[in-house]
Amino acid sequence: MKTLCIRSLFFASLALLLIACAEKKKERIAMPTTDLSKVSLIPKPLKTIPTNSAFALDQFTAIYTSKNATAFEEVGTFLAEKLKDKINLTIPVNSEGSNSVERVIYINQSDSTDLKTPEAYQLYINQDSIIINSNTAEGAFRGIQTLRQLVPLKSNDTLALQKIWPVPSGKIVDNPNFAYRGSMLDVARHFFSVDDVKKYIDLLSYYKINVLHLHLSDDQGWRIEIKSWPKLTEIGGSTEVGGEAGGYYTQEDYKEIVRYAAERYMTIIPEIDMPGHTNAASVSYPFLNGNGKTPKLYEGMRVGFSTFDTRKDTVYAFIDDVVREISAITPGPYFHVGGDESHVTKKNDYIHFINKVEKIVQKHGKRMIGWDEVAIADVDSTSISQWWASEENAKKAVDKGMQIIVSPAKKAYLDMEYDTLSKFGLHWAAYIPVDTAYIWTPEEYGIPLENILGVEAPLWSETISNIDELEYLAFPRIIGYSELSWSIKENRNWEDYKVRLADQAPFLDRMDVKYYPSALIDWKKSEYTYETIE
Ligand code: NAG
Repeated sequence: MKTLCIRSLFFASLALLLIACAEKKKERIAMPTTDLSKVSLIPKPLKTIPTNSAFALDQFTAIYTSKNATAFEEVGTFLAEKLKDKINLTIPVNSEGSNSVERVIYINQSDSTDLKTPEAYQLYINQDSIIINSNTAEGAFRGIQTLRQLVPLKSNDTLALQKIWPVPSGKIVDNPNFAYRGSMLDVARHFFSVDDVKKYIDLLSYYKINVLHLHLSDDQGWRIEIKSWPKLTEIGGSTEVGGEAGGYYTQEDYKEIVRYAAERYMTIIPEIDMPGHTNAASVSYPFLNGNGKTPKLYEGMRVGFSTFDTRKDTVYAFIDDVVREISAITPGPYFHVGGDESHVTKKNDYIHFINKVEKIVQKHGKRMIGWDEVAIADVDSTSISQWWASEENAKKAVDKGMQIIVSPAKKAYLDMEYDTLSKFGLHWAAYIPVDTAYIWTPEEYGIPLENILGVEAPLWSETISNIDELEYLAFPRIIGYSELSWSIKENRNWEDYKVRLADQAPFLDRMDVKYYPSALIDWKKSEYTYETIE
């Protein structure tokens, strides 16, 4: 309460008035004893202080958001929609003059300096009010994900009869450990529809992941419409691994993905992989090819056999068009140029290429990201290296003052098999069971903390061709990566985490997520405690 800012006083007094009326009308509902610190929240908040009572969420609850702040109102509406989906309760947002309101959820823009980053939030749950404070709507959005996890799907019998959902009371102070918490989806090896991507985005945002990197081109497919080079999608988008029909996003489709992600405060990072991994582009426009031959569409799973011709001006004019068109519809600050596994590009040509492409990306107002190999070029300290394979390259990037996205294949590749029984995935880097995916820290590889931008878990799609298979590889491991990048090391513990993870099963089931039922997790045991307050 202390940190409420002036802006919210209007709402605070309105609410107090409403509560005062309520007191007169009704006896306080008898709430169960709760323990906020025992609720299975993922990612684990920075600080949780339980007060052992509960807020009675019911039809007399209303949401109010800071005045004159549309973005906060949208966050309020988002919360109302998600609660409607979860418990079928309609909660009005900023409704005026309703005298049936007894309890209030405020989503409040605060200027408290206790909130250290734009994503920081405080959540106060009292008997008659819930207050979410944040400096930004983005922070409020992270806060409502926590609140969603605190609303029980079912309550105990007596309360259920009265249609009351008790939200455990107390205070949560939260802030992300890393600003960049990402996943990558390879839509090039196999294409995934806009709806599939939206479903993935929605699930990721529930766990406070804020970046989705889309791998939009590779040897097997080109997946985004480029108006000045239409054959890229007409020819290059026509197939995929295994030879089925591929697909691509029109620029309108891509904008829709960007919009949907932005609504969830998630940044989309487009990747056009080059100079290697470019067979599909060269089939569409053979002048791009580095070996002078006209290649055929490729439907296999090999890597490292294609390259652009790095010495031709026309190739850079082509890249300029591609980067310009995609940058124009990408509000986020980044453009990923791939740069991995250019095994048939000579080293000097590779360096020359990355140097030139970095300038093109900068000219179009973006920061370049590349897989760790790009650090061998003369890249700028403002560019970012995504460390996946070579510790030596990661070190080079640090020496150049670059920031690093931590994605070690051995720990963070979602396309690695869980174990020998895995139905999908590869195991060239490792088998990654659910505990291995969780039990590590981004700092343990000698990259200085100040260089670590965050963590990203890439999902390559050679072995998966539909959303169910995508979910099998991504879930539940991605939930662990969310905690790894949001929660501080001191708050992460496998034994504690695995119980909280088991408690995600009802949510995942409700979302129809076909997660891998890892034997490491006692999913059954938690079946009944999940989302239920007794
Ligand atoms: C790597 C390739 C990628 C492939 C993946 C499969 C990177 C940066 N490059 O060989 O194209 O799909 O492994 O795990 O990961």
